[in-house]
Amino acid sequence: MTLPISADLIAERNAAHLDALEDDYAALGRKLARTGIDIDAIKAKVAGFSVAVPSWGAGRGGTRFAKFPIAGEPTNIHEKLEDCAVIQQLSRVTPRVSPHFPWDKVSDYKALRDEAASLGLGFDAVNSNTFQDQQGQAHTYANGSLSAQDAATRQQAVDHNIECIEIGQQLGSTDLTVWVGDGTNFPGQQDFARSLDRYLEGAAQIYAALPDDWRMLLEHKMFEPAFYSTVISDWGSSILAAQELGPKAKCLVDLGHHAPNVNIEQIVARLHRFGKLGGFHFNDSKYGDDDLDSGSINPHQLFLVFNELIEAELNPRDGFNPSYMIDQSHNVTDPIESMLSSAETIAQCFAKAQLVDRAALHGAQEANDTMMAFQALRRAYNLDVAPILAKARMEAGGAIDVLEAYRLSQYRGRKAQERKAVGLGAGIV
Ligand code: AFD
Ligand code: MN
Ligand code: MN
Repeated sequence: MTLPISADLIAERNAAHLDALEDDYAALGRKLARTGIDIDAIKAKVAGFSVAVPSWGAGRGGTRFAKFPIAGEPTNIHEKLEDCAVIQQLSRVTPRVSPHFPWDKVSDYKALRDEAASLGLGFDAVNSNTFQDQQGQAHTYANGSLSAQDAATRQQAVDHNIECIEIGQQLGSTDLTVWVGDGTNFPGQQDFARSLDRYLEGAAQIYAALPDDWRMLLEHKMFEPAFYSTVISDWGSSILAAQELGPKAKCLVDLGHHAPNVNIEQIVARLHRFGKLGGFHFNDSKYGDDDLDSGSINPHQLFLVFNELIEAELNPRDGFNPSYMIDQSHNVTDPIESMLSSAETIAQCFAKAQLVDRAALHGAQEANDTMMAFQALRRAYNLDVAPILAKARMEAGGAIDVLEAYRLSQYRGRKAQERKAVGLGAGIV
């Protein structure tokens, strides 16, 4: 395996931070021990946690107004994999990459899988793209894809999704994530019921092509690119579609795809209750689908989401296997730095949720002791779990201070010399 960052640099920086880390870890360990929690057991759970990164997140994102590329940005899947390998090498929490097609198309997927493995990476869910036209494409998606009026357009969208499954099989994926931009901008533009019928018919054809051990993750989104109505707009539409399609269809919750202030943690509990919780796209938002860095605006919500996930795991009903992925648009930062920071925030919320005194929480709930139920969550949320994460990371070969190691490596500067420049332009990715 040839990893992009010098192992000597990581070791040297870790040595410089080790005494302080051991000190902080021991202090936190004593504090947790007073409430009967074994810090090493929590560290082991953190070491087993992972979240995928999106191939498209390795590039600078954009808005519909502009995109501002940075020097050394990746321009193809090979370069994106290399950047994702940096994130994994330093953080040890992002071992899988979620590819998007046709953006990440290559001629030899077996070779791509080997290339990823040589960088310490595997592949996560494959994502289809029927929200954008490609060069030479026979039918436009301007009026929708799976829900389009035109049968040939719908067939093209179905075929593309089936092709994504075939590619994913070669890459070792077992999930297909389907997000469509289908919807309308004007009242009256389409019949709500009939457009959903068409979507369901096309989705059923994709579902029928799923291998036995695969899942189809339906990603809902309230608005954008359609601004009046969206075909799979909310978790209600998503779960209805997933129930109609069958047991391999699950719902994927992108944190940014809801109306402001929606109680997303409750949606998590609802989807799990009906066996339809398929996965997450982590990001944060203040106004809409802002795709800001995870936990940068509302880390408490992220903690509450993980609290529900742990409750779900303790009470798995029909199973518990949600897939976790970062889905952010990095418009003003180095994408590697944003994903390093986000992966840490996501793992922190996971760790804090592990520290909730479940017996105290459930006892308070049963006694209708509202304040103590809330305090059970509050106590865990207020803990600084950074030493647990840093120690788990270091033991797995990662960096104690990921951003410091990344900056000292001068990776981006080196890539700026090697890689061709990305063109200007607008575009949400
Ligand atoms: C969209 C969705 C979805 C999709 C991505 C494409 O969040 O996950 O694959 O952006 O860039 O808003
Ligand atoms: Mn998403
Ligand atoms: Mn989105």
